Amino acid sequence: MNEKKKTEIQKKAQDIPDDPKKIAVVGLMAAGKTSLLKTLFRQFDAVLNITPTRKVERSVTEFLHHKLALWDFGGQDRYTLKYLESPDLYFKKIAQLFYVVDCQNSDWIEKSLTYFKNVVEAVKKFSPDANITILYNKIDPDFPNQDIIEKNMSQFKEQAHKILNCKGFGYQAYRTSKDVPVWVITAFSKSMLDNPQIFDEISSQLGVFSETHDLDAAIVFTPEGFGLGYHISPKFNAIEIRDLFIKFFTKFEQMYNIMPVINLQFEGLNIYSTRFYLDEVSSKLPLYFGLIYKKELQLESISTFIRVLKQKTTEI
Ligand SMILES: Nc1nc2c(ncn2[C@@H]2O[C@H](COP(=O)(O)OP(=O)(O)OP(=O)(O)O)[C@@H](O)[C@H]2O)c(=O)[nH]1
Ligand SMILES: [Mg+2]
Repeated sequence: MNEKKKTEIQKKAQDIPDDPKKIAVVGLMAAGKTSLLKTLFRQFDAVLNITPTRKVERSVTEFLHHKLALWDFGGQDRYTLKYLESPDLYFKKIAQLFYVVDCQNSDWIEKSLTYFKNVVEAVKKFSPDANITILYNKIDPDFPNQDIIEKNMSQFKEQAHKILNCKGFGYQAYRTSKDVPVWVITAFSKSMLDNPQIFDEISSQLGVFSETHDLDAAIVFTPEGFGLGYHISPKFNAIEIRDLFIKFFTKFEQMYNIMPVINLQFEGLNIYSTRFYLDEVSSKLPLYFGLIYKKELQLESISTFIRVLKQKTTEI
């Protein structure tokens, strides 16, 4: 790498203060990193027209109290070699590493483990306090040979556990697929929460509320794309879940800026969404409570439930 280029990258790395938190999404080529990020940010059209990432694509977003700098590391060999050649430039000041594994590609599990080991070593050296999450990706619910997925996943898991243990890192791990947005939201959001259990607690409260009111789905989410919990009726399969959420979020994106409460029919769905604030006093940190339902909604019970949610979300 020439000196000018190196100085340029160094400058970019230095530009990142502790806040925003640097989030690195790393993995081999075609593991599905960019698709996961587009799914998280509800850019469903972009998921359909994905192209390989050139070098590192940086963007900024927010999750609750934190500004985030997202680094989507292109995974083609020519880039991965470059990152490992100058690890100080790429792996410095990482707050959260997401390592993405393509669980459908049996031929690349070993190769991915080698890259993972090198990345973990670089992170240990340049970001020793980083949190690490492994995303076992492409676990499509309709993939015909689930045994292959399970085999690849356990092969990776066994070695990855040893690699992380040996470096003294704890970690989280999630199953993901671009076809199931709520899995993607869960994986990214829980990894970023100081108290990930709160996500499960809110999900369980949403479950009780949904069952009592015969709702198809209920979710608490941020305008940026993260979530704080969800429940979906078990009668839906993954593809139906994806379609429900694409419709829901499409309408939400069109309307949330003009209307704090959305309650209408859209493409055969009844949807409802309302805003409340995590920081009620100063009306900061907006959160949305979204519902998909068939029968009539009892608005009264919603306002009671929002009080419960407000209470719970203050524990975040
Ligand atoms: N079946 C399936 N395919 C996926 C999934 N996620 C991504 N893909 C496909 O995998 C290919 C690569 O996806 P990308 O998101 O570009 O992968 P990437 O890891 O960003 O690749 P690079 O930018 O080259 O490092 C595309 O054809 C996607 O449609 C998934 O969950 N399931
Ligand atoms: Mg990419």
